[in-house]
Amino acid sequence: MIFRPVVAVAGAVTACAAFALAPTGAVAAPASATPTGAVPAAQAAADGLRGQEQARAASTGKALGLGSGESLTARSVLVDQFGVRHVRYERTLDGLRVVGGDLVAALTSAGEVTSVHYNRGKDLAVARRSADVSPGAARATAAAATGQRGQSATELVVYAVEGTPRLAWEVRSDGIQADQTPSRRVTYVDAATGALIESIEEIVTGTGNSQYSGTVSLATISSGGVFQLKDAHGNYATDLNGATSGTGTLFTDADDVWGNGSITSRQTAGVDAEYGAEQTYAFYAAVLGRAGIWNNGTGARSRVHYGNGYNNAFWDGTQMTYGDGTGNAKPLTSIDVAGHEMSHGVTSNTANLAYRKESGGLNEATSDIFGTAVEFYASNSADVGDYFIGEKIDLRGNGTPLRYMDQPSKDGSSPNCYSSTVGRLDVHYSSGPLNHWFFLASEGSGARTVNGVAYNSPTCNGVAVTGAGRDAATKIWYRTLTTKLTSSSGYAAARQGAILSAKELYGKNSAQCLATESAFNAISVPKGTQTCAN
Ligand SMILES: [Ca+2]
Ligand SMILES: [Ca+2]
Ligand SMILES: [Zn+2]
Repeated sequence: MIFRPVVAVAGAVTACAAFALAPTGAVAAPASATPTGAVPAAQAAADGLRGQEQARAASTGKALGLGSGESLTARSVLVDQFGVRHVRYERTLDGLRVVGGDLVAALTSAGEVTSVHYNRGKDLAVARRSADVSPGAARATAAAATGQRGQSATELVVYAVEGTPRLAWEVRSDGIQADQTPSRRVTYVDAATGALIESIEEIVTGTGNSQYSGTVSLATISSGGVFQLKDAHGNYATDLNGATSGTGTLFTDADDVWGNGSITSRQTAGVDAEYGAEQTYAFYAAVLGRAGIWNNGTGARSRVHYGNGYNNAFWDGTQMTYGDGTGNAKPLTSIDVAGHEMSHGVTSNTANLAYRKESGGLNEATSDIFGTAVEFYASNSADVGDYFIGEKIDLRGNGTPLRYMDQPSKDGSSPNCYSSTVGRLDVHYSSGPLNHWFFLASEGSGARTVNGVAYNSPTCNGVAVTGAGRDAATKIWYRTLTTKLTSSSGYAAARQGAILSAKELYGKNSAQCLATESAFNAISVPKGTQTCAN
């Protein structure tokens, strides 16, 4: 979580919103009378309607006069203000998927068809059901056309997008575009002649009008004439629309321009969350060589518009979730919070630091450290990199950040210095010393300005610290997390692991190790057996 929850939220959230507010924090409790019950009900009703229409799809097909061998799959049902059901269908022909064969029919609740609109036309006059061209030959044609070797699937379909409907091989392939954007192509090859019909790039670049990061580029997916707020790794954003359960509805859009920079567009929070997830994924890949939360190339879901006035964000073991904040005015979707939540996923899949006592503080600080590193990595002029957490979301309502890494005590609750009692604090406060360590190891102690932001970082031992740069501190902490720490590790293990990691990465007595060691001295973690010299 991004901070200490003031009000317990129903439902098991194992780890972790991005904050704890000070106990005195004047945060309004979530309104008790939320409209959330209506949304799952609406979802269930929609699913029920789709099921009803699927159950009578065969008779609807007959009523439409579709050819024998054609089957309808109900994709969605929209009931209009006149009670008319507008049902969208996909078609198959003798089991072959008809690409471009979709239609929308208007039905009464009794099932009488009152109108129909076909995507390309009603008739699918395809005489043959078998291909003259082998799938291997189709793949070779696709590879020659796209330059891509990583082909994932080949399926015989009826191609009815344009021209005369005909049999075609649909070849899916993955690769990298010239500008390094991932590529996912779908290529159609005529199954009778072997001729290339068309090849479509599905990974496109959308424009997002975010709430906190200005206008941003987003990797999106173009599919079936609609854009999805989803990238090639599978990082995607869904709208919970006030619900507190379920996966939400994937954001889609007609023109690939998303949100309007304000909460008046439901998409805006999705833009910030997706931008945060895509940047976090890119940060881990580029800086730390890690392929996502699970290090397997798989992205994650970000759910936005959770609950009503929910003033937190969390990782629940599988996904990120964001509330809309007090008054539903400030979604908790700034990039440092997104990086924080996604990094909880990384922690739970590596050291798995228990969310209690000192290990819980290290867990929280890890999310603050990498959330901050992501914010710097994104290099966004609307939200410049800083060593504060939550400076954009105004959780306290007075414009101040939630946490300060240069001097954690500025939040009124977090200690600057380690002590043997730090583990008694809420994990969002016991994180303070390690956040302080990260600032000192990166930038050093005393007054300074970074990216136009002023800091003044004290030391607990009165000895000045020279920083070794944020990049080194980030890599040292990641190595510590992923190769040294375990579930009950506390500050002593953090110090031992970080010094050893620094030596492994940069060598004995390297400037990076000395910064690491002196910063641990400066936050009062007692010396262990590891030193930069040994
Ligand atoms: Ca910032
Ligand atoms: Ca920040
Ligand atoms: Zn957290």
